[in-house]
Amino acid sequence: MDGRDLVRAVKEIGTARGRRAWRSAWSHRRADAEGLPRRGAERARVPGLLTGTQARPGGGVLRFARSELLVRVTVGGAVFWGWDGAGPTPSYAVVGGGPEPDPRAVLEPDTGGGWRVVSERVTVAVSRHGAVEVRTPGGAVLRRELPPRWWDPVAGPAEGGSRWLQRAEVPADARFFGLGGRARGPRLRDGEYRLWNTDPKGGFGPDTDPLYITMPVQVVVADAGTHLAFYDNTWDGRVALRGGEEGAGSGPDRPGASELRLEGGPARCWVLVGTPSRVLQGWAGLTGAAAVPPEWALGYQHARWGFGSAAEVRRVVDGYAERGLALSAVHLDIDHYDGHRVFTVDREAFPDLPGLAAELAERGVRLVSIVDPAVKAGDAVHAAGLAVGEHGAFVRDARGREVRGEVWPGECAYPDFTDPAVREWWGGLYEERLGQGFAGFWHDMNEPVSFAPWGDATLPRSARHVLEGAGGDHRAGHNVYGLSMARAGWEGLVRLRPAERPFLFSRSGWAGMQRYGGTWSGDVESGWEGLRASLALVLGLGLCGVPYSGPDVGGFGGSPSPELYLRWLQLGAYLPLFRTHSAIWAGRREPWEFGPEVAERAAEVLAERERLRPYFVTLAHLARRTGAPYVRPLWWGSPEDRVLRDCEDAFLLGDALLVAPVLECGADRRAVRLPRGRWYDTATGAAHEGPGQVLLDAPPGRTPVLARAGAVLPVRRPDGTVGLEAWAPARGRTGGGVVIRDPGPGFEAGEVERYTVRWAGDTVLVEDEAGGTVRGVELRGL
Ligand code: NBV
Repeated sequence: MDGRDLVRAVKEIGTARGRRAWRSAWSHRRADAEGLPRRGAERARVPGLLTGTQARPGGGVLRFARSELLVRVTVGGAVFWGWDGAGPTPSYAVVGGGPEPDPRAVLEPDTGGGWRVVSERVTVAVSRHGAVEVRTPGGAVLRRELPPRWWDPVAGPAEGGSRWLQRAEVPADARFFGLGGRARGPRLRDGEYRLWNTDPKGGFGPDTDPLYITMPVQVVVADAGTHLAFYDNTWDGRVALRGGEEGAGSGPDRPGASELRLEGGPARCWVLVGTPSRVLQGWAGLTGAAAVPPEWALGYQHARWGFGSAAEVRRVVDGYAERGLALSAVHLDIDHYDGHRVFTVDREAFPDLPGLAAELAERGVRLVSIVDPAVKAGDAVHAAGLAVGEHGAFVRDARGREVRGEVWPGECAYPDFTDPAVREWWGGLYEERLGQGFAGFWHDMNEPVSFAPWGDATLPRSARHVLEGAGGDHRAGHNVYGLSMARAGWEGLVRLRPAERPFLFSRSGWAGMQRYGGTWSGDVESGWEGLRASLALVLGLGLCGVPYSGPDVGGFGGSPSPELYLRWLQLGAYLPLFRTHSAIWAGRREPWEFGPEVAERAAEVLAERERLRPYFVTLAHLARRTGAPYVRPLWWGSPEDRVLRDCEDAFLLGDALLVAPVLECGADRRAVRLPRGRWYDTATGAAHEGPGQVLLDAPPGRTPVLARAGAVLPVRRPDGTVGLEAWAPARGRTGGGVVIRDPGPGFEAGEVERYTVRWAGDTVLVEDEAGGTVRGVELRGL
């Protein structure tokens, strides 16, 4: 228990909830003392020397003195390797067992007694000591995994296997990104990152780590190429990263290093190589295409913990309507529940929720409901859960007793979402929510949280999970709890409303969560540091395959100054999930609460988001089809530009726009790094040539946004129809863009419209695929 924990613990013991949290923390501790296998004497092991090989499709099995290694190159060029008999399945992340082996990729002898598999896109070489090297077709080394090391219990194999360590080297110039949602990113600094989904208890800033979503996913960008490495293992672990150094003069380079330590689980890894867009496309192929949110979820949304009543919700919605501010959805937090119990409604405060929902829907505003996983012990949902399967729906301890925790409703049980039968039962419960008129779902507290005055505020590590039938404890199940809850909700909603794409976003998750929706920042602190962290999270998650996310605009727990609020709103308007939200004790977040000047500017921000909404629709569909996140780091199209790899204060929104939000207090202009090519300042129309840096005006009402020369994007016209905006290509060049219109609320993919832009004499022409000139295009940059 550290000092802060101690203070909190002493404070909390004065309340009934505090006393229950103490009791629950003690009971979890006891459960672990009884139920966790003791870590006895261990013996270290390395693979030893290579003794033989056996060809298999796409590669083969390499036998070492004390382990064996399966290497496989797949048809899309993704590389898999697994030690000690680990194969690609079972996996919570990888869909359908992973891509097929590449039949043309064969295991062949390499120099120095090692072996290699050569394929069109990548070469994998294994040394006779078990180091695995991933090389580009040209022979440049992208990643070198040293032989792993295990610590085997002397007493015999442990459940979940041995602890293990994997060191890897990357080029000296490489930069690391990813590892899930990291506030300190998007570029991951030297240091240690834990792989254990964690509610940081209260607000978080850039130095808080870990957060709600951790993933053993690294995106590594270097001169030699970009790659993604995914250690497919759900266990608790740590990654230590250290950037490399390039040798001065003729001195040697010091490679960058990643050191992964896992408490158990399979020693296996996938690596994808190529350009950033190829790598993310491969990742989406491996872990599943991202859910496309309904069109309305790409508009502006307003939330608050503590709306209090239907009357207040109406007042807020009226406030937006009176001012002509577009509002797409209102989110109801746990205060609309009866006694904080999930799947209930406080009927005094919300006497006719279906009526309210219908009335708001008429006005174009959807209702979104929070859904917490913990179920109050003894209530109706709990009773129903007890009847699921042979043992009931809830997580049990090693002795078979239900694990209880303390959450908002009091003493709670936790559905075991890693059990398919439980997912099916839970998914059916959304019928009650749909009946109340809710159109979207916001999963909270699913790390999962159990309040604890000290230590880890989650379930005991010894708690048992079904893990799709494989069985295991919370050390293996913890990180996929949120992912599995998202799956339960998503699949339930699809069953209940087969003709509608669900809207679901989840605080916790793991690799592959994009299949079931998006996420949001969680409780980001209401300061300028929080603003910066919000962008880091969205960018980092996008590179881990989760394209739809956004922050609590204004931060969760405090009262931002009008200036900070406006800057946050300006950033949020260019992020996929655009939502104002705050805690019950925090200041309000309606734009008119910050004075007339902010209100006026906020109206422009919301109007601009509306104008760009068709572009967000296109980006959502492209994310599903290609794996490319809507929000991309500046190096996306130019990973070879080393300066851009370090640039964290701006981003690309799709192919067309570069957004340079103001992240500093008092700033009225800012420096903006440009990738190569011509960029137009959308406010002034001035053209700037990249690569390079420009200083742009950013008075309070303006966020610098640049458009790429030659870009075509769909925008909403004042009359509500969708039109095209095109930016002139540089003379002698052409441009273009794709548009995917909203195909409606169902699962249709939407048609891809391709447009090209070219100069014809003194005018710029936009043409469709058939070569026809498109009329009514708003031409800019002339
Ligand atoms: O349900 C209340 C809050 C919610 O508003 C917030 O968005 C979540 O991140 N929730 C956390 C639980 C309480 C946090 C102190």
